[in-house]
Amino acid sequence: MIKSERSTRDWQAADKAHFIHPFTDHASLHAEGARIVERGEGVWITDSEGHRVLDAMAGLWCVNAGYGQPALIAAAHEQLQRLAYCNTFFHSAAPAAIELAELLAEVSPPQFKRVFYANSGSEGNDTVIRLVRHYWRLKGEPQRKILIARNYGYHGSTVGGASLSGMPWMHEQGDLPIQGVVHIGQPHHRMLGGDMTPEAFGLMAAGWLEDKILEVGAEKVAAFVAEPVQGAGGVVVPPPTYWPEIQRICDKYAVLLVSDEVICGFGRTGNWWGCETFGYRPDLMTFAKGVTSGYIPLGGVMVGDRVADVIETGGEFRHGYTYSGHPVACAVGVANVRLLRELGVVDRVRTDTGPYLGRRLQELHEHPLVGYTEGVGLMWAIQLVRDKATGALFDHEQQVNVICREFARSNGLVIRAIVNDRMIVAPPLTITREEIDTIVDATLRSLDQTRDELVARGWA
Ligand code: PXG
Repeated sequence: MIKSERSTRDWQAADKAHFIHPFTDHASLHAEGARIVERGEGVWITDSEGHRVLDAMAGLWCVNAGYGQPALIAAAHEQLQRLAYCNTFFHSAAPAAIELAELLAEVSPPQFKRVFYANSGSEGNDTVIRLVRHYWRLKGEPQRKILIARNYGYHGSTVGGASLSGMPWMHEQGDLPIQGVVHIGQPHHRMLGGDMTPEAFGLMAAGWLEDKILEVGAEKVAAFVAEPVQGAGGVVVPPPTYWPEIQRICDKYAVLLVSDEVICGFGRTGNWWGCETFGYRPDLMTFAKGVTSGYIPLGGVMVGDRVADVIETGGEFRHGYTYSGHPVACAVGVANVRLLRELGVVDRVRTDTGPYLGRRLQELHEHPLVGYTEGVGLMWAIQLVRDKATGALFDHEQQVNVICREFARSNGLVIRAIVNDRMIVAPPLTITREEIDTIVDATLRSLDQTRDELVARGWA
């Protein structure tokens, strides 16, 4: 058992004094103290008290290759020694940035041969906004400025990313969305589908895009931006009819189709990209997280031929970041893509571990607190319900998902509690069947304890 050099209390005091955390209510953080995480190995992390915990959130949907992979560590180390930084603005680039660009083209659908580098998913989506408006200007249709996204989509936290996101609680802080970003409903059959079949609902939900295009005027619409599967919105898997119909509508009105692959990319759904799992052909793909398995920040946009051909012949695109194509990040990206390939991880998610996790989670359907489970590949949601017969949820204020999450943690498991009482399981893609069994066993125990707690409180 490895103990921290400083005591947990000492770390917590310094954290409280100096560290403003993202998406955090600091009153409760300071009351409880931060959890100090010190080590990671495979799917396991170790905290400052020496507790070993199975990280079934892969950090934040990003540690696809698992922790402690020697090839990724060596790639960063070697690149730091060789060349720690190289700008890509003035007709220069480090080999690592070029090599990763080549490799990304290899693992992407055929229309993608070119990449624009950023450092995160949010920056990638800000790039998307500038890129699609620049594209239409070059095409002689400068009035095409509007981007359509979806309610409860998540596209990041910068001004652009948060505008594309469909989270009302983000928009109310900071006067968002920016001008020219509008939203449509999500393809959430369980919540919005009523008595409709998934297939009929999928067509209806896609139709909301056409309604919006006609409402704002097709000649003004630049792009539609969406995640293959809404991630932070709760793992909302669209019905099979949804994406083909979205593709048809985008084609009909020449609207650019942007797939935000920040969570789904790099194997999470059982293919390299979510658009492959759901059968559509995007013009742009935003990526981040899994490209380096979260070892180092890197994001960007895969730019399809339709857009890249116009941008590359249209003079200077006045956009970019100091760290676009950072050699150390790109070297880790190269090592990571090669490792995922060598280990056959993506195929295993599709044919083995993904279906296995799905089957094992079905066993939870018997549990009085579980309404259903929903997911694809290695991203799954467990829906907690107050009433199994009607599917009625607990009151938001009861925070039943948080109660469940805390029991899970005490049982040695990190799972994520998301709005509307969904518990999320999205482990590293290198996970084994035995480790999946550990997740399911610990989840079941946590559900039992949650149920006991709710009974004790008179809530169930
Ligand atoms: N697009 C998608 C689909 C994402 O999931 C981003 C863009 C933004 O990426 P960056 O690298 O700028 O964070 C994300 C990020 C959650 C949670 O609550 C999810 C994300 C980030 C933080 C929290 O599940 N996804």
